[in-house]
Amino acid sequence: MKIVFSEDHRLHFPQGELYGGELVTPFERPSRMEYILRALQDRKMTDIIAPRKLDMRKVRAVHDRGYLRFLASAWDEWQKAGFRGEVMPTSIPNRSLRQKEPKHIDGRVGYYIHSLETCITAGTWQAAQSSAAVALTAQALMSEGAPHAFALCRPPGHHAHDDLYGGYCFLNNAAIAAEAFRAAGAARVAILDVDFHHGNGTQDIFYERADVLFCSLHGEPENAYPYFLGYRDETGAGPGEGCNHNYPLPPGTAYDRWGRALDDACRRIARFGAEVIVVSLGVDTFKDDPISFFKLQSEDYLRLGARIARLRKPTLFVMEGGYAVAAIGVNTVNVLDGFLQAAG
Ligand code: SP5
Ligand code: ZN
Repeated sequence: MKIVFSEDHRLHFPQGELYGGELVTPFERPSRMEYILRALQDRKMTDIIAPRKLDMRKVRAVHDRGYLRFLASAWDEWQKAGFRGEVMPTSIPNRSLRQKEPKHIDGRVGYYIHSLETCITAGTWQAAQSSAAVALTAQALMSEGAPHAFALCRPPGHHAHDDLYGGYCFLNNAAIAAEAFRAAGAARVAILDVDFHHGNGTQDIFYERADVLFCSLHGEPENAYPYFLGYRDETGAGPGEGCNHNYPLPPGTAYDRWGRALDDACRRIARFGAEVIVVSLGVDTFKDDPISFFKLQSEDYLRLGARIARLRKPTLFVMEGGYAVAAIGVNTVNVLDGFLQAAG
């Protein structure tokens, strides 16, 4: 399997994540990539290449211009304003407030964020762009004929909306790749999001689209981040009605139940007639994940990969979350391994 990866991810390493009223070392940290790279090497999956140059037009096909301008300049503006810490908002345009972008950076941060755990630092924009380039390079390899690929993205993407960041995500790598598959001629694309958290950004981006099916298995929003999207009754709107499927699941969910939801999602994807599948691959469903509440075991990730392979479609895996340090390597590679074995 072709793997795309960039060392630029290291440029994004905030010191703080707002968690339980404290600033803690972010769960989403650079060492995650080292665990995954080591596990790839142990499994002799060494076909790893660097991304091609980023085509910004493909990013703009998904993200708002003002939002991209904000991301590009946020750190510099923050410095110019005299702030000394990492970029984080103090004021958010919640409910009855005006949805109008202010001029001051302190206000603009609030305007473009949806979850306050995520900080921007000096290298964040460069890392986010390289992460999108990783996804787009893997997508290009497939449009050029590769049957599958793994985009080892960091920072992750599925919580990023067209004009909102949060949940450790800035650019929605999976959405950008899906849109690029459409532009390259795929009539129907399915996105299967198996990260523990609901892919709120991806859902929102394609919510009114009939050409992109979105299916997400995740912790139920009553009890799990991102809390404000991901219910079962969100089924798409307008032309996209029926093209969005959420599988919210309760605390303690193990593979017996999780696998049944996966099976249902896969049958929907087959019925939809997707020509290509983008998998938002998070392994924070693992039993020892520090911020999640599912109970998947390492072997279950082999079964997950095998189930996806049974769809017999070109498949792009895009890395999202997974925070239980050492185990995320084995679990991620198990998905790819299970997929390759079943794909034959
Ligand atoms: C890509 C991805 O996986 N993003 C996840 C972002 C999670 N952000 C906030 C997590 C808050 C978790 N609170 C759980 C309490 C557990 N004891
Ligand atoms: Zn997650």
